[in-house]
Amino acid sequence: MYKLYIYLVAIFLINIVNVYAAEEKDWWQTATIYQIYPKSFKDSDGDGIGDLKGIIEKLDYIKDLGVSAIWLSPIYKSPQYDAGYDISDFRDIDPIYGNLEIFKELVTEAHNRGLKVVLDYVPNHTSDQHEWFQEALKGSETYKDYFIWADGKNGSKNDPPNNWISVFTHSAWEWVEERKQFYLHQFLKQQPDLDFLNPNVRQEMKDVLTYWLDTYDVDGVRIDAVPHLVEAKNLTDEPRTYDPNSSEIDYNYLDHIFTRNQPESYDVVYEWRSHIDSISAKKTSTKVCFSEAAVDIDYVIPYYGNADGSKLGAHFSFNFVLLGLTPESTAVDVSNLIGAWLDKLPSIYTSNWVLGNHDNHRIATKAGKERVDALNILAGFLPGVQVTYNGEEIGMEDGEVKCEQGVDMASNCTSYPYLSRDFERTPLQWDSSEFAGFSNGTSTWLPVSVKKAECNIADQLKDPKSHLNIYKKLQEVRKGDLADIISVEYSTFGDDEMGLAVVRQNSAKIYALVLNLGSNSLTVKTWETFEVILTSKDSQRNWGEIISGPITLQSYEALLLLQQNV
Ligand SMILES: *[C@@H]1O[C@H](CO)[C@@H](O)[C@H](O)[C@H]1NC(C)=O
Ligand SMILES: *[C@@H]1O[C@H](CO)[C@@H](O)[C@H](O)[C@H]1NC(C)=O
Ligand SMILES: *[C@@H]1O[C@H](CO)[C@@H](O)[C@H](O)[C@H]1NC(C)=O
Ligand SMILES: *[C@@H]1O[C@H](CO)[C@@H](O)[C@H](O)[C@H]1NC(C)=O
Ligand SMILES: *[C@@H]1O[C@H](CO)[C@@H](O)[C@H](O)[C@H]1NC(C)=O
Ligand SMILES: CC(=O)N[C@H]1CO[C@H](CO)[C@@H](O)[C@@H]1O
Ligand SMILES: [Ca+2]
Ligand SMILES: [Ca+2]
Repeated sequence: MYKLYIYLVAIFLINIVNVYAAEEKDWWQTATIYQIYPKSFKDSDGDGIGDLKGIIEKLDYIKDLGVSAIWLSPIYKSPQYDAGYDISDFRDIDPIYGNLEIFKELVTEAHNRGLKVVLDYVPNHTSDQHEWFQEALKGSETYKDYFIWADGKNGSKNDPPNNWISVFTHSAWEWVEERKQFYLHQFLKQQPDLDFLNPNVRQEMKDVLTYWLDTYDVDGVRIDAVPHLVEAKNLTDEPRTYDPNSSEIDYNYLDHIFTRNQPESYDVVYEWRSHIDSISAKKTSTKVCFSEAAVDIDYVIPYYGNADGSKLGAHFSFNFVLLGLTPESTAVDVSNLIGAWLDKLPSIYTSNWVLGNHDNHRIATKAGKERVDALNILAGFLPGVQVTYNGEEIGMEDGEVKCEQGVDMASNCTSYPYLSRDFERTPLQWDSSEFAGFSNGTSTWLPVSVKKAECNIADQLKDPKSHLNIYKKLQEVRKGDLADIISVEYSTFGDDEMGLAVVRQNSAKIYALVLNLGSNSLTVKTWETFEVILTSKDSQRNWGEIISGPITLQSYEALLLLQQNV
């Protein structure tokens, strides 16, 4: 009896420890995730295309940035119609990047440096070169229903099954003579959609997760394009959108109520989460999944799970509110965007902040290069995960790509340059040499930007107050006690709507970030004394300096301030 009592107490205590452990933040909750676009990161063999050995060579640079994890855009076998988002073998590496042995080495070398590795997972579609699709074309019993097939209207090959359109091209349907049917593709026609209502497909794609997370000990996946996973089975036409300005060739022409964010798409993500949790249970560190949904916030949040956490999905769903910043965006706009997200995110979930990726113009180009430090610091100061697209740490701008040099199939010379995603994908600028230290070959897959002379890693490493060293200092601050401070408050100031203040505090400390996003000087009406922890590049103040209010901010100045209460 007495023994049993002790035993229960022990279990009880273990549960308490677990409660504490759960409140303590897991690695990914305070992580900074560095997105590597492998094609443009570092070319090790001179063929003009970045590769895995190139990434291994630069792991010390990444470690030195102070980030926690790298996320690699797709490196799998692919004919590269959509820069690797068209995968012909989910379990192998494309030879342009290396092979499985080199990948293993990359994971080991990253882990040796305390860096986690996150892979892109692209489940919505395969490449049309994938064995499953090739077999499906031949009518294979096993694979014919892995994809979504339908007859043309009235059996005609000239009339697709319905009016659905794809993100990149017009009709989402492509005719196949062998089967005398159409197949669905929500992106390029080279990317046939898998049928996620088929249980065999669901199992196959879970096995792919096991392969990388368990067998290769990868730390997590970023799940691509989750809103597109499932479509309405009855293939009902979609209605015309409420946006009268969109023309027939725009993706916005239709309101995608039957091809995006279907309830089953959320269920698939929840299923993956429990599968990933079951893998984590066997491991020493949590395996994670992050979902990508470039849709309205109301549809993004449920990919995390439901409000009370009884259903869990992605560890976080990418927060894209800041992706749309423009040179005209004011502090009031930024504040509204932050509020729109934080107000809707249930408090049980971890927030995340993203300024750029391989689908959007670089932050310096879209929001103004004078505002790079302010925005980078903001994205790292707000609570939760910071996601950084490679090159944003040095404030790279879009490259110059002429139409004939472009490769992105989401665009062509008619629509160029408006839709092309090539500009934000040009090679990373390591130094000012001919190919920017990216490659020692004779050409590169996209041209190196001429701005390599004024913006490159080598120069910025030497300059203590460069974008790069500001970014590194920011990572140090993030690793300190900031992560333990749950609260966040923010407000705008200044007559021209360009001042933004964000405060995170507990009983011992107040961290305050004050930003001037405009060109006129602004004054913060405070009478307190602070230590300056970090500033923007052109600020006249020194890191470590003590200042007392009122504080005048020069144009585009950002100050991260600390006040110790005791
Ligand atoms: C580029 O570097 C690779 C790897 O060090 C080397 O094998 C190759 O010969 C170099 N090419 C040139 C043109 O220097
Ligand atoms: C299909 O056939 C029906 C009945 O014959 C006809 O009313 C309809 O217009 C046809 N649709 C198309 C797209 O040809
Ligand atoms: C088709 O299915 C969707 C749900 O998947 C439903 O909302 C819609 O009403 C259905 N359309 C028709 C015409 O039955
Ligand atoms: C359509 O375009 C006009 C002219 O550019 C603009 O004033 C209007 O706000 C646009 N409407 C919508 C719904 O975007
Ligand atoms: C180029 O894109 C435009 C707009 O998306 C489209 O109308 C046109 O057919 C495309 N041209 C070619 C040659 O693909
Ligand atoms: C931000 C992002 O990852 N976008 C990708 C969404 O999915 C399509 C199709 O796989 C890609 O082309 C985009 O790059
Ligand atoms: Ca290469
Ligand atoms: Ca789909």
